[in-house]
Amino acid sequence: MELVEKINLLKKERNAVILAHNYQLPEIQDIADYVGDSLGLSIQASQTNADVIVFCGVYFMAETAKILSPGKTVLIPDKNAGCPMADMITAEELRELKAQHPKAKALCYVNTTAAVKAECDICCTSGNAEKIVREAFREEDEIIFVPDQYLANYIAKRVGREFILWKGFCPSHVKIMPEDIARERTRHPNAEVLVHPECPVGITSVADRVLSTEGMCRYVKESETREFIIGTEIGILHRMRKENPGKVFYPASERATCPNMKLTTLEKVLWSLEEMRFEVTVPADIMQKAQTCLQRMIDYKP
Ligand code: CIZ
Ligand code: SF4
Repeated sequence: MELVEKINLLKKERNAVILAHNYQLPEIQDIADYVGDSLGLSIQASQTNADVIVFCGVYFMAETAKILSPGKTVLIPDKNAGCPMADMITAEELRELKAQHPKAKALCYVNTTAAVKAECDICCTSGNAEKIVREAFREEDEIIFVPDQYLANYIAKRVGREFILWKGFCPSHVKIMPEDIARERTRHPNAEVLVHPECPVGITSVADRVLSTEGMCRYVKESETREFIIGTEIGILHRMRKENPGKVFYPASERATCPNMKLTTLEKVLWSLEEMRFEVTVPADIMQKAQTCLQRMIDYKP
């Protein structure tokens, strides 16, 4: 029997749902029940009647799914699939930063561990960060924004305020260089340039639009434009091409790939369902606080 058939059979048997992040390998996206960004996937999963969630993404995403669906079994096919950016700040380091700014409120990007979320007042994604900053804080609030310095700087410029930041970054998005954008624009003069806010300011400042992964997927579908240069992790091109057969997508840089996202393979998804591994759990004390942090964000409807 083919791998995919085996996965589908076991999925039924276990009453499982397979979620794949926009940056996963094409074959993983193709077997998933849902493909999307980390928050959208976790919310969708919490609303299904599946007993088991197989989260094809990186660890903080599977943790987010567990926090939003505490009664379900959440599995990650490769437990080494971490997010280096999320791991750039620990709960201890954040507590120290908060101690230096005792009056500040703490805002975290969704790319953080559950333990870091538990230390924060509210969370945000790249898609709702601007809205959360504008609506969830008062003008006089000091805001600690962790861990991505580039997302924080981009939002700071948008809203015209300063944050206390952390020097985290995404090793995959910083691979996109200004000369990549210039080269691709010369090659494809009619294409629109869409980039992710995890890119450094030299990239976000020259793009036509700065969007989250879901924002990009929505935009390319609705836009009249036919060609796009995409400045984010290249896994997303598979979904864009599949959903928009009449349009053309070029990666801003082939080097913008996330090795952790590519750890998930069909074999590992099958083993995950066969052996019910690797189960993602969140300690009870962290669970409650991280849930409050995430829920506050979800309550700000997009
Ligand atoms: O939250 C996500 O899924 C990430 C990491 C990026 C995005 O823009 O969707
Ligand atoms: Fe983390 Fe960057 Fe990989 Fe996203 S692309 S999971 S932010 S390392």
